[in-house]
Amino acid sequence: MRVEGRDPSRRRILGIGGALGLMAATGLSASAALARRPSVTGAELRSAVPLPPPFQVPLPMPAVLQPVRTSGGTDRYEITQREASAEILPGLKTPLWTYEGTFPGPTIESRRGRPVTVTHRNDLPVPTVVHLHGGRTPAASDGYPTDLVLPEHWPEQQPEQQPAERPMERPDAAVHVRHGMHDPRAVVTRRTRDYTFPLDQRPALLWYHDHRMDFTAPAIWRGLAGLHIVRDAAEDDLGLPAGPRELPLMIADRAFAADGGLAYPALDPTLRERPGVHEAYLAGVLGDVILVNGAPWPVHEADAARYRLRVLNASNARHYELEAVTDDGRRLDLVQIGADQGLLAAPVTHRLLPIAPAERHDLIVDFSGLAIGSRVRLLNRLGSGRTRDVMAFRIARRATDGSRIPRTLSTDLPTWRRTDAARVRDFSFRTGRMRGGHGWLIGGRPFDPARTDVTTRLGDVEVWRLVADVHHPVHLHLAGFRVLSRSGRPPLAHDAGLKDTVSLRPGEAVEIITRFDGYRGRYLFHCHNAEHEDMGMMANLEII
Ligand SMILES: [Cu+2]
Repeated sequence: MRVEGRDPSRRRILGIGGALGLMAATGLSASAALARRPSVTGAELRSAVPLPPPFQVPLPMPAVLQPVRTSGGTDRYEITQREASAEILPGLKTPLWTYEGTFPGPTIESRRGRPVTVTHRNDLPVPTVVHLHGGRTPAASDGYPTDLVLPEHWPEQQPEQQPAERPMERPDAAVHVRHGMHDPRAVVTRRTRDYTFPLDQRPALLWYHDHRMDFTAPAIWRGLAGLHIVRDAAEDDLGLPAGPRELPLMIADRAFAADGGLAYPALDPTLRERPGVHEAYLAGVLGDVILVNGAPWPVHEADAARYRLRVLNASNARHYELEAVTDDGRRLDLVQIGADQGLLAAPVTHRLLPIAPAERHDLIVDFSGLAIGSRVRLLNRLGSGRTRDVMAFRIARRATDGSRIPRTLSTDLPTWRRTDAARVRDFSFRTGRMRGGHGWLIGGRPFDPARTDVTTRLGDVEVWRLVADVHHPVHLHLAGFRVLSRSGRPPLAHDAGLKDTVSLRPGEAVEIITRFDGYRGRYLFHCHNAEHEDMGMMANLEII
């Protein structure tokens, strides 16, 4: 597996991974290194195989999973997590870790307020944990990182996880997390686990992915991610583009090794014992191939009509700034109708639209004025070379279009004000020392499952002030929030609506406001740069 970064001179400008390497070589202080405020946080892996030309492979649509039972007011699904291989690059077989044998995993379609139970069976060689990102989920099903589902033949205790007679599959069974961290509240099961999602929440594009302690980043990279859409009658009635004109787009970068497998700079490629990545990639792992729904730079044959694009950035660390450009150089409007947690109050028109890891944007793009046979490319202004392209649409045919974009999209967005807040909290998201090496810290501390960082009361409104050194997309479990300000200024246009992930830019202070509503229990907030998350950048939120 080839895991080298680009040449060192280039790595310097690629963010803190490079910056730390430079510090080691020259003795520069961290603050001096960070003063450059890198435009990219992460280092790029180069594929060791020839890459296909863009816009040749058809855009795949993940299959919609059929429930095994729909009785008693609940939809029941079963998903087997297993190894599989797929032809991602033409002519190459790529081994993956999958939900149901595909990457992305199958999409779950559900209705607001109708509970869904998913029985996950772990046939992978390592423990797993499933988190439904954006779900308003009771803590027992929220996929806490130590609530492991062990594979059939996984030893009850790892050699380093001595000792204690602790029977597995008992709700009170504790788990020793490596490096001496102990989590007395972990609920470990063997082989299967039922996750129950009430879905009592606004309609939105959610996604499910692995969330295992210390190994989330490589597990997602290997393929453990899928979509989950929540709908309701009010949204159905808006008249937005639907059916074949509603396209979920899961964007993720990857790199490929010479044998066709995914390249990833893991210290322990088996992902069994030692977490972490090689030093050059401490700031995040970027790939040089852009996949949409698992296909490299795909193309979609479109009607000359409006389309609803439901975009998820499922990349570990890569940020995008999207634009839709015709072959004669015109930029199409990206009309944003929704954010992470569903519809905006009113549409917001963008020409350029940033999207950080784990964020979702719900967009309308209008192809109706375009010539048949012409092409629209979706580009990433933050990319360079091959990573500038994302995908393309080829306008294939004229078509009637009964869709509309209502001026009012929703009227149920929360209107929390600062004066509603029971308290204000401050959190820094910064690099620091952890376990004798490099880590990523919240409030100066690395994650410890046994420590409660924030305790709040169910129903309390709080303002959180989040400060960053480099890019940190910060994700809060359970509760959606609104963005109040960025470094003392009003939020950006794409901060509108209800969010569950906010992109902190280098040196920025972002204020958010939320109400801790839904369920009591232990939840998380963390950076969704998946490498940062695995290297300490998570914290516990206890709702009492
Ligand atoms: Cu981060």
